[in-house]
Amino acid sequence: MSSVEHEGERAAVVGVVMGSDSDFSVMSDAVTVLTQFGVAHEVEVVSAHRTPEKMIAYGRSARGRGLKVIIAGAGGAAHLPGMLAAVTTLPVVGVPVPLSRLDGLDSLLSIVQMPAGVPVATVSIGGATNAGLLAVSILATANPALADALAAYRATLEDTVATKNAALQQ
Ligand code: RP5
Repeated sequence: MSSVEHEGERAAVVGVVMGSDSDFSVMSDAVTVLTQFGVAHEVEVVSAHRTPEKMIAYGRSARGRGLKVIIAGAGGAAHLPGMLAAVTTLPVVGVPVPLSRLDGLDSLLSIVQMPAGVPVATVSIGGATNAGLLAVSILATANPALADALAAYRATLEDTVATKNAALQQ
């Protein structure tokens, strides 16, 4: 799999990348969020160890191509988010993808333990939905319409809790 999705004809502002197409079952949650919020995005397999030159080119060209946030997911020895963060000053959101052997703890520790100086905003194991939402939040700092959409989304969460509480009372 190379580019598996491009959102309409608009230039992508979020890059969703992953170390393998096998990560897509997790990373598709981020794509779903970006699609729901109407955020133009691109999806690409970029492996830090299988395609290192592509990974560096992707990170170095990201800002110039108009990306504002990169969401990077990988599993196992998951160096992709940190390596991308090393070659761009864009915010990088890391998604630890769980594999079968260590349930994603290896991925989490590989991504979250970045030494000071090159941050990766790490979400929970398999937390691609929150990665998408975090990207939307970052974009919303300069986009009032997106901020309003986020507030509306949060209101739906409140409504859901209220509905469930009401059901408990019956
Ligand atoms: C990592 O190796 C990828 O991010 C993926 O989570 C894992 C396994 O990749 P495949 O062997 O399924 O291609 O680099």
